[in-house]
Amino acid sequence: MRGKEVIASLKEFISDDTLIVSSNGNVSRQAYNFLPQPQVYLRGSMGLPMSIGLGLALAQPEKQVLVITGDGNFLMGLSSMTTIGNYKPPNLKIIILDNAIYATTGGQETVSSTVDYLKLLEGFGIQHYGSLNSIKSPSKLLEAFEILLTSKQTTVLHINVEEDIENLENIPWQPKEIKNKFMEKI
Ligand SMILES: Cc1ncc(C[n+]2csc(CCOP(=O)(O)OP(=O)(O)O)c2C)c(N)n1
Ligand SMILES: [Mg+2]
Repeated sequence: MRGKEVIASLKEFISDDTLIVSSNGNVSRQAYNFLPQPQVYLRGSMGLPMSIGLGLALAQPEKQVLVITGDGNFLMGLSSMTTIGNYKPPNLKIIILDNAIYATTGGQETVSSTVDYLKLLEGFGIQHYGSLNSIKSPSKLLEAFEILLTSKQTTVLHINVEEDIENLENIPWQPKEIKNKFMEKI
């Protein structure tokens, strides 16, 4: 499965009460192109989607906050997971799209293949689902979304995805416009 297919199939699970934060580069472009707008599309701030998601989840406890992050972003912002493990807002859900590369900048390898995500998240006391390439079919994927989005605690879904270096249409809004549109929505 490709990252964009994963994001596109999330659509039916997204309601007006779902706030999405997507990591910079391809992931935000995919979120912009395939999911309801507007959301928090990071256009820089590499490594920060989980921190921003945590802040949103704490500030908006009635809403579901979904962070969609590439592996490079997740590993760069790993220390934020210690804080998330401490607060564990029940409305915070994180999807890691792990293609083991920095697809956005040309496909350089990340160190993702040497990381044991399950053990890592266990160490932070965070519930996790997926990983070890267990999600290989569209039906498994939908099952995983269901578990993730109905979970009553902070949960992380780690998905191995294929390399995907196709560039989609970029987000036409500057960060300030993105912020303003999102603030109007919430
Ligand atoms: C601090 C910083 N370093 C590098 C970059 C350049 N950069 C933008 S997106 C990206 C790759 C992100 O990788 P990942 O989160 O795995 O997403 P993918 O591109 O694989 O979808 C990089 C290196 C940046 N924007 N900021
Ligand atoms: Mg990646």
